[in-house]
Amino acid sequence: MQKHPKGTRARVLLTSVFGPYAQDDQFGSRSINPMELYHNQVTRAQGAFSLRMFHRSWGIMMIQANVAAPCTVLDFPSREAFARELTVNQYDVVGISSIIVNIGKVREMCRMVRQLSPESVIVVGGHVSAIPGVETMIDADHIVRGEGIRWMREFLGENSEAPIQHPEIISGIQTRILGVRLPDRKGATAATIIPSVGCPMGCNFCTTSSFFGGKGKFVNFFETGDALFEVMNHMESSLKVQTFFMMDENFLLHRERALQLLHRMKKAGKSWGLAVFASANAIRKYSFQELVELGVSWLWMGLESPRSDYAKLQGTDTRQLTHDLRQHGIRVQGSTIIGLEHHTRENIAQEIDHAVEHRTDFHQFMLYTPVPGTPLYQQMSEQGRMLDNVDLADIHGQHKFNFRHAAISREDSKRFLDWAFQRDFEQNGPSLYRMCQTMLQGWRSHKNDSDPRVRERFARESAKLRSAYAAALWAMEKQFQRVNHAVSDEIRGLRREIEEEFGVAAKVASRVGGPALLWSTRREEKRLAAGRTYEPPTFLERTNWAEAEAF
Ligand code: B12
Ligand code: SF4
Repeated sequence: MQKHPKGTRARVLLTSVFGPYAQDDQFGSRSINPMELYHNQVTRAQGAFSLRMFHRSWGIMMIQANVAAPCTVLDFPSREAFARELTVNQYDVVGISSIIVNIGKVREMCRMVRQLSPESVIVVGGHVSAIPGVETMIDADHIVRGEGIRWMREFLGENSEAPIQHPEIISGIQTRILGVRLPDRKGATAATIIPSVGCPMGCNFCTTSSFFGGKGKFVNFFETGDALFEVMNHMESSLKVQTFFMMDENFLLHRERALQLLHRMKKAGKSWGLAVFASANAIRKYSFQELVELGVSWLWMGLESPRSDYAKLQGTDTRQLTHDLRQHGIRVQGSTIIGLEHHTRENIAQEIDHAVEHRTDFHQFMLYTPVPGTPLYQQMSEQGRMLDNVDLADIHGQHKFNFRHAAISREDSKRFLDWAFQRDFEQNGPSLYRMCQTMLQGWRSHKNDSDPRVRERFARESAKLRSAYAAALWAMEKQFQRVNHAVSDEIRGLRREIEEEFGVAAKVASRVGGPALLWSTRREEKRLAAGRTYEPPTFLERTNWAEAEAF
């Protein structure tokens, strides 16, 4: 590979695409596509009950932590902030990270670099590079497909085999719910750990799996449970966290690694909590007690559809599995696809109801979407079913079909998708309420667990039930009367159970904090109705910079 002539002395700028994001503009921002995980694709129909938070661009943080060259990360810049950084500092390399929807912004950023910093080499990485013919759409010098740490190290003439250093990542930023912004207190949120990228299951629509090699392949950053334990141990002391968001497409699939981590956690008496992604077939490799001891407290599982033939779902009654996981205090986030090949106008409502009946804590609905780079895209293209003239900025699974479906029209695809979110909300209530339900069940099942680490974790987690969550339930019960009386009654029932379980503290919290939260909830509803949106803050972080100044 061609190396940069300055090697590891080259100054590198790594940036995400510019905002604002939650608005419609000519660069591809869409109000329907905010820079928020939950509000974008999970709790979007839940109004003021929606969980709102931002996540940093971890790909460029990972690259920065693993190069010795002087490096700046600019995350969520405005166009002005990007222009300023390009002119205030002289960069040899400008790396732009993007996913497919943001191609228009990448094009504009390349143009800006050529104009404001013509000496810089432009490198574009991330999922955007999977677009066929991307080379002709943007003016970049290098377009990097797949894993970027190794590429950047090689480009800078550094050791590509050196062990991976994990950056310190706070998982969620500026969390907001019921109209209240939670304080960004150290330790209040989880740390993100990225054990690997890609997934060997190779489901046909899955972009992350195909991007990192497809079926049977993935890239491991931390091979063993021992290595993961060391990283987590470090984060525990530096970030003061005890909860970890394991950003691995299928964490539980790697059983040996997970059990080695469990062994180390037991030995060191760690009562850590883990939020993980896992497929149903991987979850079934563990007993519930193993999952609980491993600290799994949040699980994101693809449910797709009862009639799909994905290998990961075969032989699993996902409704029963969801029920059982929740009994053990494991919050379940389900994910269902709308518009699979067998869906028709006649059966789609039934399929959505099946999804809703899982009563997961959170539910993501996504349109079946052939995304460039995936086997599904290849297949649909060969069949001549891809629609022309769909803007890449609109191919994100929350808008309308980008292909010809045998039985469902493009317009109907959006209607069914919106209906799924609405139905889940109306039938099951706010996700925050469902989470409280799971937490109480978990507390009851495990408050007397024989493992002191498990008891400690459930005691820690349930502390919120007797304080903030008790108040939130009071507010939700009142506000949800407007949506569904029966569910509002259920919320009241849960609040009473919590008050019985935790006594006076919970009662006081709900009576005192409840009315305040009801007020902030209603204020937020008004703000949202008036068009309020939220944007992430800009971050600028430099590493190895003192050395750069000395050159
Ligand atoms: C966190 C996350 C987000 C965060 C924000 C991230 C951000 N700051 O941009 C939130 C929740 C806001 C989000 C939003 C969306 N996301 Co998102 N998100 C993710 C998620 C879960 C993790 C990303 C991550 O950090 N991975 C770990 C890092 C290490 O991997 P990486 O980012 O791919 O980076 C590696 C390489 O790609 C490469 N690389 C990356 N950047 C660069 C730059 C250079 C210069 C180089 C050389 C290399 C390089 O090197 C890195 C290390 O190997 C991924 C799924 C996944 N597992 O990756 C989806 C994912 C990236 N998101 C996706 C989508 C579609 C969206 C949304 C459109 C929502 C939706 N409808 O699904 C919105 C878009 C919002 C917007 N307006 O832009 C898709 C992208 C599909 C595609 N092919 O483009 C993914 C892959 C999920 C999926 N499977 O569908 N997302
Ligand atoms: S199991 Fe999940 S992460 Fe893995 S390939 Fe299938 S959809 Fe992608």
